[in-house]
Amino acid sequence: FAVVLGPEIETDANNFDALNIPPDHPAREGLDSFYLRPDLLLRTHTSPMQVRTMRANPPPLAVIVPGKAYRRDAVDARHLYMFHQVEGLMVDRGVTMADLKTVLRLFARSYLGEDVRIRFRPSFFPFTEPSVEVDMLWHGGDRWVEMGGAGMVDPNVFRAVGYDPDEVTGFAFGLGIERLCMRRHGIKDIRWLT
Ligand code: 2NM
Repeated sequence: FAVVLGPEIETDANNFDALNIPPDHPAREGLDSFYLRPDLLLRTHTSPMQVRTMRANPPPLAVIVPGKAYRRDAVDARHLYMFHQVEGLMVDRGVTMADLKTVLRLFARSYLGEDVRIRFRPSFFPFTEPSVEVDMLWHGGDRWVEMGGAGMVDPNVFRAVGYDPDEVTGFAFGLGIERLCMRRHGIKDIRWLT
């Protein structure tokens, strides 16, 4: 995977439209996102950088995008209005859910230990179909813990960036860095990280 970085100020076209997020989605409201202009906002996830990367490069492609994201959440033990994500994207002919699970398992093993277990639960995101929540269970833990979301890139996302969904498939995932760090180190309040 190549590591790519991108702007924190994004267009609503890159942050929402290209990602198949419908016009009436709550994240589009000024109440949930930080708008600078009607068409410009602080990115609510790092996914617009996957959109930029796909538009600028033909497939195949494998990228990791770490960076800051912004949401108008009330600050408490689990929420900040600025947080960090690491998202991943792999696109090629014949990429499957099995490739997704292998890559996430390899990450989980290196971050949480060799004996980590991983499982998928069905979920929904506008930009992936099917979509899953990713749970992990590691040594010393007594329960499955949700570590992020993932799925197969929705054909509408491929169309928006000029890829042919009949030619390629892809997986994508998103992990919250503060959340990962809190769970690995037993940190109870996200504000202790600031
Ligand atoms: C997530 C969960 C599932 C995602 C999708 C894409 C793109 F651009 F390829 F469509 N990037 N990241 C994605 C998919 C992010 O975060 C919870």
